[in-house]
Amino acid sequence: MAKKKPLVVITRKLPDAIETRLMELFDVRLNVDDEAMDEGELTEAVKTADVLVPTITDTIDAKLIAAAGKKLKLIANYGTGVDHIDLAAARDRGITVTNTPDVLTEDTADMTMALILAVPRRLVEGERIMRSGDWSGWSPTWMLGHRIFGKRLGIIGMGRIGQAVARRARGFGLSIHYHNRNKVHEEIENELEATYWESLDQMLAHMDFVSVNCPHTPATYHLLSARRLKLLQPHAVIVNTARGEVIDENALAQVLQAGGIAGAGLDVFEHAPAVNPKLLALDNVVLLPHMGSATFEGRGDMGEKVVINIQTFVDDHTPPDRVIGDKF
Ligand code: 8YV
Repeated sequence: MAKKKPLVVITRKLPDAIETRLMELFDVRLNVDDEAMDEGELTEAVKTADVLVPTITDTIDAKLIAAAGKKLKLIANYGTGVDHIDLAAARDRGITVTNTPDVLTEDTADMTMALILAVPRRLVEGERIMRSGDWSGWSPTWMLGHRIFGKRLGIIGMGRIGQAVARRARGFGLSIHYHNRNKVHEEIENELEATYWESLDQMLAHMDFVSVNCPHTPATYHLLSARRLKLLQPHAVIVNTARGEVIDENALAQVLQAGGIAGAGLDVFEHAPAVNPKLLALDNVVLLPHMGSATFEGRGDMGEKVVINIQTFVDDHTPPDRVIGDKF
């Protein structure tokens, strides 16, 4: 007799090709409206599913995991960051968690570089002026920004994305500095001519640009605290394409307002989708709606990873992108 197909519940609309493939392989419940599920809908999903495919917009906390049915054995996250999932609670319940690393590295690094360029060179301010019809013509002293070439970039978190940012930044003439839990391999340090700063405080005080590229964990929550933000130089620019929670957003808004730093480029927010209103009022801040990995190619590749992680799990093999899971 044919094996019963597992029920896979997908919490958001995924690319068409991915949904089609998932439907070929499994019994699938889609979210065609693409409205983020509320707590009640998520509870219903974990009660009935064999596999849950959530995204960053779903909070998979201990309460939700406690409500899960016996059948739920895999959470195949559509995304790399798993800070919205209570991993300890999942582990306790014997639930495997997978993610989608690597395939969004280059896209996220592109977006980081775009922000590193956009803030000091005032790209968005210039664009706004063009659209307002207020441009009266060129002037030697108008709309001046700051040079990128020859400056120092401090990368917080020298993992895959941090390194991809460093490679791009070198092409723009930036010198690479980084703070990480551990020094990266000597070969990578040499390739990037990167300087390791064991002390984040020290690094911050010496940088022109700072890019946040570390995951959000209990150890990195508000890593850029009010105290640390004050260590930055007044001409410094911060870029964050990782997670909003790594920066104390309120403190950042205050430091920006007070001229303690020159600007910020933010793709992520501490209380997304809410944005601190103080940030909205500032011209020297570029705000993006978490677009770092938003390419057709990347979102397709993320979906492929979800398919492969589920299929290997169902076939009793180790899913390639296992974050936790003791079954194997
Ligand atoms: C995704 C991200 O868009 O993968 C991640 O961790 O931050 C993204 O760029 C999002 O997480 C999808 O769930």
